[in-house]
Amino acid sequence: MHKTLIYIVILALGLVACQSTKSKSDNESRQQLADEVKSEFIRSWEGYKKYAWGHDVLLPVSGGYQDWYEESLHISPIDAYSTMKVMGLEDYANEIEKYVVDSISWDKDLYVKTFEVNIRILGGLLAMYEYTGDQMILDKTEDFGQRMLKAFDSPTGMPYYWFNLKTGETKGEKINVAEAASYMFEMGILSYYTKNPVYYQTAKKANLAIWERVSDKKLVGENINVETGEWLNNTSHICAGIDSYYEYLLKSYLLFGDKELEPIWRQSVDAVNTYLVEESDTSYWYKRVDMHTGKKKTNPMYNDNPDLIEGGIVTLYDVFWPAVLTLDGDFIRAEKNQDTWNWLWNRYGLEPMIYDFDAAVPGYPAYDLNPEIIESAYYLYHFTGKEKFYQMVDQYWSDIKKYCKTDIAFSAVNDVRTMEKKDYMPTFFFAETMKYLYLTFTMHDKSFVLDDYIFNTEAHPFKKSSFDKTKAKERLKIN
Ligand code: DMJ
Repeated sequence: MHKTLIYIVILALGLVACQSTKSKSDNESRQQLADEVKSEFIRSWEGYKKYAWGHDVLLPVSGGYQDWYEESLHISPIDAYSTMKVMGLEDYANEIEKYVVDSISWDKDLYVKTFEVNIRILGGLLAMYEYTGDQMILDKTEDFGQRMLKAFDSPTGMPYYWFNLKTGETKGEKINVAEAASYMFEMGILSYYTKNPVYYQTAKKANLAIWERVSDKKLVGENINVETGEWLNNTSHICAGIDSYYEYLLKSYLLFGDKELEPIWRQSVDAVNTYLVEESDTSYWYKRVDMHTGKKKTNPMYNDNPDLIEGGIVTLYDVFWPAVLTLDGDFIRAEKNQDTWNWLWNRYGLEPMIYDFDAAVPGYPAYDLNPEIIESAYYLYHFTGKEKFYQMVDQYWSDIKKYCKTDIAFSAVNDVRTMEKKDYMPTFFFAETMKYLYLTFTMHDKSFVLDDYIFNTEAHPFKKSSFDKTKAKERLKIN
């Protein structure tokens, strides 16, 4: 009996020692991956500085650059900044802070896309202020926010697609739901920092304009006219074109505690899960349905390709959804949807931008270095602790290195069936893709704990503790 006890104790000690060596070596290999992501970020950033400094985008194959409009808006540095802070790259980050304060003026006679500049420029600048507390950065941010307000000057309160930074003129009355109502998060933060409720109130009005027009089934359509408030089509989905509308209902509620948003989010997510899910033994997709009937769309998606039926079309942007579900505590649906997207990634080695899950063929085969599948695996790994999600991210990084790495940085791919490179590196590669990879590989060291932050849709992080709910009520004028 005595001997048996000693034997058990020795065995247990052996197991503990073995476990701790294993987790030590696990942590070492994770750290190596994190270091690798960081050094690839630095290499790509140096590539941007060498070939594209001062411009919006680096062309990572030819070593050229591109601007979104006639003049640069410096989107790459603004988007890259918060990833530098997360990675502890202080010198690079300081350089961008200085650049923003000394060299950037928003007084440009340029029409810019309201949605895109909100998530990248306003979101990026707000994160810069969140990190620095520097009043000069807040001034630059508020100057941008003031100009953006003009975009919302429509009969419904939803913004025009374009606004002119200098003159405040607007154009483009036809927009999609994501472009109409994904502003509460950034504009709420701006209201909080400046103690001026006008930003949040303006953004919320646009959201309520959509909510007033949902169908009896509580579903939205895809496109809407901001002047008449009429739906331009009746397709409901969670793909690009609607995605961040849902994301910001939940995230704005979580960050500011505006109780009016909670039932809107709850009824919306319930409707999506009721009507859009198409489940089989091996897959869990979110399809496209008619907003009034909740029935799968049966018309061709494109006039020139009658074989692709709209109902079964998904886009790689949709895989932001498992992260949002996870944040809402719905791990079961999140895991099933993530597993399905993971299957698609592994079928090609990268994921196609558009995929028809009925015909099982890509609708548009490019991969633009998008982050969503990594983002969702990161959330699921954090919240469930299941190792398989870590393994997914490991795999995605290894495939990105294999197929997208160039001598200068990383490139998008024209076709995931041939892996032919495309001479373009979107700014969200700096902001999102590299950040979510790094955060997954450093999760063990607890230097950045997801529970403490909420990200905007461009992965700019905001500390929950920076936003006091009582103060938010006052500063955002929440009832
Ligand atoms: C990003 O610019 C944002 O996440 C946006 O909401 C949609 N997705 C792209 C990256 O894929």
